[in-house]
Amino acid sequence: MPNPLDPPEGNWWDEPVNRRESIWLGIAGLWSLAIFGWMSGFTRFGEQNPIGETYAVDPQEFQAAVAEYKDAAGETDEGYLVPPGDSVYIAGLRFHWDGLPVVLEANREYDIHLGAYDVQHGFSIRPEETLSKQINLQIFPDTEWIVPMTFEEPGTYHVICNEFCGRGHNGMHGTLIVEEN
Ligand SMILES: [Cu+2]
Repeated sequence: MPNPLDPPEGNWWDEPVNRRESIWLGIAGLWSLAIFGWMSGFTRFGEQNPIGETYAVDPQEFQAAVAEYKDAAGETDEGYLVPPGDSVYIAGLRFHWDGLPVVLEANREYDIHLGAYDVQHGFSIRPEETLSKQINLQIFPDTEWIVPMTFEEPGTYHVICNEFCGRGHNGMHGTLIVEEN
């Protein structure tokens, strides 16, 4: 048996590349160019991209805006907020959600103003009946993100933090109730 450490016979490096191998290298090269190009297309086409508008905001100013919103909001017997108009403010902080719980109307478009007071958090909404279904957005202390949202199905929606933000992260839970108008 030949020793695998011995060099192979002859000028093995001068052998021409097999035609099939050249074809597959060509296909792989073209495909990698195509998916490289799609990275740019991904931000321009399709509905997978985040929507809404973002604004640079001082976290303290955002906190003041949330406080103002909460003052103007109504309250149910259970202490849930009822937004005064179409704007809803929700802010993440270690370790809870300011502006939750809130009661919204089904099939009404709201502008959800998202932000954070301290560190980056993950804003994840999941319907109670289908917890695997979710929307997940990243929120930052210096950015106010206004996302238009319409909830078609009445029910309970859970809001959790999906970005590890510290020792109390796993307890960051809020509730969003959607009621039939
Ligand atoms: Cu967290």
